[in-house]
Amino acid sequence: MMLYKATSGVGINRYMTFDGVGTYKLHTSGANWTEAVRTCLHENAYLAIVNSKAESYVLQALMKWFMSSGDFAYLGFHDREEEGKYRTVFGLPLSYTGFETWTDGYPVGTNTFNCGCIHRSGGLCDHICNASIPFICEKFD
Ligand SMILES: [Ca+2]
Repeated sequence: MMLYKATSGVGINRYMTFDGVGTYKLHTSGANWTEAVRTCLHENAYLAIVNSKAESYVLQALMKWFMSSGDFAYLGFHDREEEGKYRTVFGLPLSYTGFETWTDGYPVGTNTFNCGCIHRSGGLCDHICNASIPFICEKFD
């Protein structure tokens, strides 16, 4: 795993900036996916979208640092409208993000697993939408 240094805001449940990658906050208190979307918007951010391997490493690092248990954190994509057609919270196909590396065994791909997540191993995953799990907000540039 590559090392990324946070340049500001270091701490649990705070926005942390990683130069050249972005600014993120891992919410360690769980919420369902819809609540997670809303919470991020209230913070002038959005439920995180991974656009590169570097970004996946940063989000994975946040999980390793701040989540003592649990393997999943919600991200900003879903296939709630059409099974198997994953779209970001901005409505774009997942293929447009530039990062589509799924965790082994994912997506589960059933019509109850419709909300996107990142797995502790660094890959994408799908999850039921009404679970209460951590989530990651990403600041607008
Ligand atoms: Ca699904």
